[in-house]
Amino acid sequence: MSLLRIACHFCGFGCYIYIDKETGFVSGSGCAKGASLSTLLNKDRVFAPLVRIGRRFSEASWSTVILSIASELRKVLKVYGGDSVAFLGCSKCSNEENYLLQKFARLVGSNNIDNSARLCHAVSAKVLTKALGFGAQTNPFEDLVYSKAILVIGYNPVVSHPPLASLLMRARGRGAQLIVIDVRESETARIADVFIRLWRPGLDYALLNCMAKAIVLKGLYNRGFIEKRTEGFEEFVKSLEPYTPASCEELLNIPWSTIASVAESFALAGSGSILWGMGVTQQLLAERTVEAIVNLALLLGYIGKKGCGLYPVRGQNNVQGACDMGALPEFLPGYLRVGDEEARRRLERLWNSDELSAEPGLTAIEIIESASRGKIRALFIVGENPLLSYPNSELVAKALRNTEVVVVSDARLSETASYADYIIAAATWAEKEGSYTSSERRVMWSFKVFNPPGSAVPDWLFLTMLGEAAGLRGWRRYDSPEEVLREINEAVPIYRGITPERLKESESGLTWPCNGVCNSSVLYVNGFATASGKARFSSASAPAGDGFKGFRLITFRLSECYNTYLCLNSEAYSEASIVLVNRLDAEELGIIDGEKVLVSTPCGEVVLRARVVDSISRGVVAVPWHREANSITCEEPLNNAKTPLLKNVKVVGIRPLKAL
Ligand SMILES: Nc1nc2c(c(=O)[nH]1)N[C@H]1C(S)=C(S)[C@@H](COP(=O)(O)OP(=O)(O)OC[C@H]3O[C@@H](n4cnc5c(=O)[nH]c(N)nc54)[C@H](O)[C@@H]3O)O[C@H]1N2
Ligand SMILES: Nc1nc2c(c(=O)[nH]1)N[C@H]1C(S)=C(S)[C@@H](COP(=O)(O)OP(=O)(O)OC[C@H]3O[C@@H](n4cnc5c(=O)[nH]c(N)nc54)[C@H](O)[C@@H]3O)O[C@H]1N2
Ligand SMILES: [Mo]
Repeated sequence: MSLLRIACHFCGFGCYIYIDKETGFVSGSGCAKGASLSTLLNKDRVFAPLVRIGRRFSEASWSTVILSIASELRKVLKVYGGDSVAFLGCSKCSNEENYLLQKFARLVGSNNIDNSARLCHAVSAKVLTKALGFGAQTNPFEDLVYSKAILVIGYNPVVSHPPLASLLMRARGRGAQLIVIDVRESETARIADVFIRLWRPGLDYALLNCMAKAIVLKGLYNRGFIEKRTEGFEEFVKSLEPYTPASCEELLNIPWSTIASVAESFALAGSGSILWGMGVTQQLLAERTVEAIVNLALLLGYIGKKGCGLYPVRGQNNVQGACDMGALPEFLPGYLRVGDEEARRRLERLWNSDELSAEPGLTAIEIIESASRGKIRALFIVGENPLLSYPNSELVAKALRNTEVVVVSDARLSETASYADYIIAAATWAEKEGSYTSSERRVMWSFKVFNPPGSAVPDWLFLTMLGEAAGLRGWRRYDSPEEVLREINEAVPIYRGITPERLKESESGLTWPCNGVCNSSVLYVNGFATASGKARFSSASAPAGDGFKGFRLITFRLSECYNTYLCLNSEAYSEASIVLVNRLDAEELGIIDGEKVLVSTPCGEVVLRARVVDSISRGVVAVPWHREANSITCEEPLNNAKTPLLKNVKVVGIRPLKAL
């Protein structure tokens, strides 16, 4: 038997999968999604590059396609300049591919590059960078079993990251208390010791501030840690003034005794971890909530040691890596700001390029909005499916129609690809080599097992060819992903020691920051990566309502569907078109379980099948996000991290179809 090690293609937990090269047998996956990986290899594949001719696509040779895209790009650059070109990067492609994509963008003269992190944990990265130094998970997953209390907020790992849910069960088996906060009795809520169901979405920051207040009132905070390792404590305590037991009860509709007892048991546990997900980040006030999460950890000194971690668990298998590599409009590789002159000069020397742009580019939704107004002339989409995954599908369709040159690289004929001018037939997992970075900052090498179908190629090879054909100054030819990783070792300080040779040998992967030796997997053991070496409390803002009295829509994930491109069977596929309605609300609205209802928001309407349940709060309806959900979400407003509101959408109507 010759087993090859592959990084799983799905979530950010980062499982290694093993494939027998001779038989193709897959082993080692930690969940049903992983076990079904091989179905992806055959599903709706694109076998050769396609060029649009009128309303149809026609197969073409690689040289024709590359030369044709390069010549269209040169024309656009000549007339409209680098700012008119935009890129959506790929959180399931390798680090090498994302590095090359952002290098391509920057050599074209554009910082308009973003990836799906924008719709995911962008706000977590923003707050963690500001408060602690690095925008990433602080501890390894395995550390969870050493936590004595675990707080899970707006996150459903039983569905999203099943191997992590197993760790939660192990921690519970060792006596840890599991506290879950959600607006819906999720699968994870069902395994919790304490479940707090919020009466409406978006109240998490208030609950966390109320818990902090209870800890302060009881004097349960960690004085030694606060004095030695933090800044801003006094201001923080002062900012908690509006959070009194009475105001907390009124705001949250939860008795103060409950809030205080949850806070107290979390504080007295001695070691605690906090995990959060999309229920936190895809909200207008998400920044406040993540700040409140960090404040709570600092208050108790639950950071920089075993069993005390902050876990914004990353969604896609390489979304961490796509960000590390600088597929972001404000950051060069390694989170060096585009405005940082010294960082730009270093890269210009390494790349032997012209001057790089110092202006931050457009974020993902801004790119779509700008394209919808005809301001983006060429759009490169690598391994994303914005037509289904971005808010307001109608706007996305308009953006794709209004852009002169749309290039989509995908392994299959995605909904977005059907709007492209050029479709790049991409190799996918197990058909290419490269490195991937999991949520715990662990970089893994993935080996090649199969040849791509037809004439499909890995994205790194496509980008190498395109960069050469476009004649970009500073571009060079790359003959292998290893060669790209060697350049990454030079360009990205936190990846300096993660060389191809070491990575290929390492059975478990290498964790960044790795500047020579990489052996510290818990961040901030000795100091924070901020200018002062201390962590910073953020001030709490006073509670604020939006005055909206109607229904609110949230979206969520199903265990048997993965993002927009996989449902494991037809039942799961049809389950993706339901809307959960609370039983009492259904009675009032005259909605019967199983019937079709029309849900409308300011941005669109959609017909879904009603599922009448007790598990969701009144006034809240929930739709799985995998299919039609984004035909009714909106592109504005964006929160402080430029993430759209993919949860907590204002609903203007929900009624049975027969009543129309
Ligand atoms: N099976 C499966 N696994 C996946 C994915 C998939 O599509 N399918 N996608 C992957 C990706 S890209 C990601 S980012 C992760 C995401 O994983 P999760 O973060 O778990 O994703 P969601 O199910 O969207 O949202 C989590 C929870 O937030 C709750 N929620 C909604 N609004 C609020 C609120 O205001 N407050 C609180 N406290 N809770 C709220 C929802 O009810 C839901 O239970 O999963 C990854 N893993
Ligand atoms: N309403 C609502 N919307 C959401 C969310 C939500 O909770 N609610 N969640 C958001 C989140 S957290 C995320 S991460 C985004 C995800 O948004 P996207 O990344 O746009 O969504 P995916 O469905 O993962 O799209 C991936 C595309 O890449 C293709 N692909 C797969 N493998 C490869 C490969 O190896 N190479 C190439 N070139 N292509 C490949 C797939 O076929 C698919 O078409 O969606 C966001 N949208
Ligand atoms: Mo995600």
